[in-house]
Amino acid sequence: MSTHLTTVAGVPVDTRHFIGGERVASTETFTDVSPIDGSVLAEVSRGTAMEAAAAVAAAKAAFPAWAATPRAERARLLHAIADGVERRLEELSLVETTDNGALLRSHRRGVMPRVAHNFRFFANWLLELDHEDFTTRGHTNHVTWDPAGPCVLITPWNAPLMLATWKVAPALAAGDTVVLKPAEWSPLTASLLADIAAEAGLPAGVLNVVQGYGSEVGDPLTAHPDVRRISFTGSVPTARHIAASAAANLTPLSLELGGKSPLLVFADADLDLAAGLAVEQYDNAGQVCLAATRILVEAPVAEEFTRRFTEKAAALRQGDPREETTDIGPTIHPRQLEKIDGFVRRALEAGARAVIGGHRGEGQYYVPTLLTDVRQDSEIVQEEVFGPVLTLQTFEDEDEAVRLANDTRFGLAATVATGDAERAARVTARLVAGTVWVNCFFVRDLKAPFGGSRHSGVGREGGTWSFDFYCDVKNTVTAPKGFKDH
Ligand code: TXE
Repeated sequence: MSTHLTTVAGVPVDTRHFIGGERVASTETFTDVSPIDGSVLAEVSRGTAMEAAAAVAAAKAAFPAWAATPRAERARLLHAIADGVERRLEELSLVETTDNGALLRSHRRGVMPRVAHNFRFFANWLLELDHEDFTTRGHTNHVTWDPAGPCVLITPWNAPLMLATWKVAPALAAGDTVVLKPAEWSPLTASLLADIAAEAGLPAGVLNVVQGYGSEVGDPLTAHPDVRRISFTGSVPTARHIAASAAANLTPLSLELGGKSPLLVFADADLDLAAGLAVEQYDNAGQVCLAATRILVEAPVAEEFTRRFTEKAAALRQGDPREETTDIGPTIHPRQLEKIDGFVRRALEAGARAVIGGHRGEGQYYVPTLLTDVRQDSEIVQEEVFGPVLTLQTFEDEDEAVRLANDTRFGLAATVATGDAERAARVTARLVAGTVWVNCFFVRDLKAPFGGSRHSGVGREGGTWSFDFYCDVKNTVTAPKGFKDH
């Protein structure tokens, strides 16, 4: 067996890059470790500027033919990739759980079906996407969505394949070619995706995958003059760095960043539903950009809400994410655990009180935590923790609720729990957020725009917004006269 093959949860995974339809090894590797038990899973090719350049060259070479491929054929290939994902759903689920520690049952029932759906949705959308025509003083305006070129897609570790394919699928549908760089803490399922795409018959060079660290292989990708789009999901500091790097070539960017989203609970809300929504924020050990980590409760119901919340939180089972009964798995990495712990320790030192949790669990686990007695301007209220840590504050009226909700530098999402439809309309209109949920959470349709305001991001993806981003939109204006009759 090749030394570049590793077996994870019984599934063989190639740890090399995938460039121009070939597996390519770097001389150096980095070690990929499972968050479940700290075991070494793989030595993965550690990309450099050389592999970055080779991958962009492969994407550039493949672009003209792929862009010219009829839409029906591109759509057929995307459906074939979705078929492959569905065929290998169990393997993908097992590998991703082992690699990033998120729940196996969520991968099986939610995440991986959604990965397949990403391809099907954008394949179908592509077939429906039409040109738009209108006239101006007898002249025809003909608006088309043209393929843009090679795209660099950089993705994080918290939902590796879902977030990767949410970018890969529309880019490929649009007629663009792709260089995907997955996060170094969870690199494995992107490699399986490369296998699936090749098996589906995607032409060489249309989808390339490079592995490695952002500073080593990411930088040369985002600074490359042949790249026509960069889509990134990750942290704000890295986004700033990428934006500066892309500025040299004025490469258009889509940035999906973090959040510090509020959950507003009004006294007229169904408190049981609201407490359930709050407990949901511990999903994926809180490592979710959309998580509503700031609970804002109307003062008169704060005590009752907290009682119901605590009851529900006590029923959560933390443990091995492969077990069907587990609700919360480990944090992704010792560094992330340290980071979470640091945030909570500083908050407690500053006078916060832990209603539940407030400390580490065994190994790489962090105990679900709710902190109260926190100041609005404190670090724990203002900064993204990216762990199972929520804060609880109270408000007196609607104005104060909205003021607190909007008072961070983020604007990714917000959730409102209220029994009053008019209040819901008033409050949602005033919230600064890319997505607002009312009496629900995490309901997402691929047709809907997704993205954040302020430091939560730049641009929107999803449905037609994805095509606007991944295409060069062109308007061709034709005069009414001037053509010879044939
Ligand atoms: O993110 P990074 P990290 C937040 C969350 C978390 C924090 C740090 O608060 O605690 O960010 O996580 C690649 N050029 N989110 O350090 O660095 C990197 O290799 C090109 C929120 O993991 O942003 C990886 O593939 N690429 C978030 C990706 O960027 C570079 C999800 C994300 O890593 C690069 C993840 C460079 N110079 C973290 N440097 C969300 N919005 O969901 C790094 N990368």
